[in-house]
Amino acid sequence: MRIFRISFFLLAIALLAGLPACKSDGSGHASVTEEAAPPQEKVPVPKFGRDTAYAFVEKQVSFGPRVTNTDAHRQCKEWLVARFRQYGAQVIEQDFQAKAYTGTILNGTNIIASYNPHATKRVLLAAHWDSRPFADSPLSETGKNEPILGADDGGSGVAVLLEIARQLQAHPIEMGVDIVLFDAEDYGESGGESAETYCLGSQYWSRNPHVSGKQKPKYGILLDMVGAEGARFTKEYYSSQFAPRVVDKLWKLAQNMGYGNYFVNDAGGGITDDHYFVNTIARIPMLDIINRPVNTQTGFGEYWHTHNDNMDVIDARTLRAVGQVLLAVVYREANGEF
Ligand code: AHN
Ligand code: ZN
Repeated sequence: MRIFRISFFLLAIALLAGLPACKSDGSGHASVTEEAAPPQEKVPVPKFGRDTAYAFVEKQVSFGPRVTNTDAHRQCKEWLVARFRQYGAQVIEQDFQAKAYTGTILNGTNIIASYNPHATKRVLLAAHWDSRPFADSPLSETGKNEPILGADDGGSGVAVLLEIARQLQAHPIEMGVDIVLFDAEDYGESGGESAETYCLGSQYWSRNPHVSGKQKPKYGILLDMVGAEGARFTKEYYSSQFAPRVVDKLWKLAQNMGYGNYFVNDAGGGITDDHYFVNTIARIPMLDIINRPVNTQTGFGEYWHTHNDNMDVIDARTLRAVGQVLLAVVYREANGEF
């Protein structure tokens, strides 16, 4: 009886010692819970506010055409910077000078809004915030030398990114997010020989990125003309060349979310857009979400580079489709699930 009791006692001690709760590292201190990184909290994907995004397009358009070197452009910049600060981002105004193909010296500003600026795991989200100084589409009939409002061509991508900034403040994540609004994208020569007359701000940023080394973003997503009713986002050629895996995952995710009408599986031709320079100069894999309707003369919307690029072409449902997919990418990536 006595023997039984002692051995039962020893067995109980052995079992307790074998419990995995606090393994010893030999120093006499429990080490497992102390040394492990704090568990990263999983944050659910927030709901994209399509009406807020729509109002952000309206606000930009209310300044008038945001052509680099104009007062409307400066006023819009002040508003954008203030909004990003209000939404808790660390904001850098990256001023630069660039010579337009006309010879004019452009005083441009790339607006950079960063979340978790010290995080080493980062993604880049971008759009251009300037609008075109002329309505030079072959489909344009009046005021060909007048600047355009650019509700879709400029305004829509910025609006989606502002709403994402608002959500990042309301639902914080640990991953780094760099939102970059490029300037002087659309000051290029129409039908010009050299595509390098476009995308002056992104060319500057790509040579002078605000993040590098360990903080270099894993990949980037560019938004250009993401607000028109019934938009069709094809897999743009350079995106598929430089960022094939992100293209594949993003389009699949969009389709699984029910946005397959917008995110179609068709291959699209290459567009010399801001992402081209981020890919080739900064060497960050970046894709472009850009509206490519079927059977139009220009390959873009009929309103493109005309004075019809105003609020009438903007549909909050398209803004939501793009914004909700982007939020899903960002929050899934933060949770290690993209
Ligand atoms: C070219 O057509 C060469 N680039 C178009 C880029 C662009 C202009 N995106 C919006 N406006
Ligand atoms: Zn344009």
